Amino acid sequence: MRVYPSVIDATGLRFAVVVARFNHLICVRLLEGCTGELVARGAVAGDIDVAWVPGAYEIPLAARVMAKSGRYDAVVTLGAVIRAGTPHFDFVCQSVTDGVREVVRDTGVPVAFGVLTTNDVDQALARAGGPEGNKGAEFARAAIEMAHLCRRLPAPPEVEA
Ligand code: INI
Repeated sequence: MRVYPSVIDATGLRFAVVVARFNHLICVRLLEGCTGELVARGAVAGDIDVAWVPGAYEIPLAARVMAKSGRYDAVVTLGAVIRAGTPHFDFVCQSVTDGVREVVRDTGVPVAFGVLTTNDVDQALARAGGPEGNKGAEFARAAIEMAHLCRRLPAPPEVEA
């Protein structure tokens, strides 16, 4: 039996972080938590590229471009979608969730899903450096772990032309 251990060491790894400006106060805290954790786990600041996008809806496109560049071992997406009592919340949530999943499927690059979806601002703040911790750090750890795992897992067999 072969067991691939969980390794959360970012030494030598390169990361793209895509972060939404919408709900800026929350997203900037998630970003601090994320980049702080990447560096604390051994990443070099120069190996972390951050791309701001207008809102969560725009995250998948930027994540796709960065994942396809071949420059990154993993991508972290960060955003906050807060329910405001209109169907807009559901459309943005669905769109960003589907979009990020498709980037992973189409590129094979690990993409951490770091978009908070909450009922109100207080729930979001609680998860962005408040009583619930900083989820940005948690998303960073997921990205590091998956980058390591994907490097170790067997590559698909070469197909002859
Ligand atoms: N974008 C967010 O990141 N969070 C939200 O809560 C939000 N709400 O509620 O509307 C939101 N909307 C903007 C959207 O992501 C796009 O930027 C916009 O529709 C332009 O394409």
